[in-house]
Amino acid sequence: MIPYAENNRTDQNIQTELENFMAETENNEIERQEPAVAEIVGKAIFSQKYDEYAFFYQSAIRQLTTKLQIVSADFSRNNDRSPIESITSRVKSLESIAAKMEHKGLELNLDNMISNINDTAGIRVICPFLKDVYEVADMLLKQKDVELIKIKDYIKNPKKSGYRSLHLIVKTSVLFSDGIREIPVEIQIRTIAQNFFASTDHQIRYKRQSKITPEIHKKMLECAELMANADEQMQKLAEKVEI
Ligand code: 0O2
Repeated sequence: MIPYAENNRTDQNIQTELENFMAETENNEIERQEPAVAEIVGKAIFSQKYDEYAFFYQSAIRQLTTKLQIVSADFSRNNDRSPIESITSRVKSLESIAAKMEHKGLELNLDNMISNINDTAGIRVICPFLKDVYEVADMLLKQKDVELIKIKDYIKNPKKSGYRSLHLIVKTSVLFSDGIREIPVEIQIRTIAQNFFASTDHQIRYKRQSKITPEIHKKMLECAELMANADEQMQKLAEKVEI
């Protein structure tokens, strides 16, 4: 997914370097512990490659964030209000990627990360109104060097948890010193109310599934519905005052 024009350090020669290093150490138990060593070497290669790739993902985030800021500023010039409340971003940590790959039953290597983990680079855009979510998505997708790979509309089809958000997986072309790379980025676009639910849900439940009783789940869904109703009412009010 990320074509690379030239790379003078291949997986093969990093692996050879690591194996040589380990073979030279005094306590040479490589042969007796081959599977464990292979695993350690594999993880070391992955971790080293991750550091290199994190730079590419971070660069794609910077490029898309600038595009979002520009379309938002342009919208503000013409409409006297901003369709974007805030933009945040992150490159997923190595630990978090490893946990997600393990959860998906994937071997820990770079190819699997690139082809299966869509949200290594993530941008979150928070909008005041429901309509803004779709307008921001449209404005972004009109850009020539932004290609839509996948759309998940959890606003029209909320998750069982009550989670609502528009997720776009896009590919953006970024120019580096050795050529252009196509980098995938997940963009989550949602309203302030949807973000309130997502953030609190993330802390209460998302990472603590085991403690969630049916009663808590029901209460959380009620909160999600409250937020959704508030969004709909705010959207209607916005239309009444013609914004
Ligand atoms: P974190 O810690 O937020 O990064 P896929 O690989 O596309 O098949 P994936 O990646 O699970 O499946 O895609 P999905 O469902 O679009 O979810 C991606 C992200 O959306 C999650 O990332 C969360 O950020 C958010 N999300 C999804 N469902 C929920 C939910 O029920 N509650 C909350 N609060 N957030 C949710 P991560 O990596 O799982 O977690």
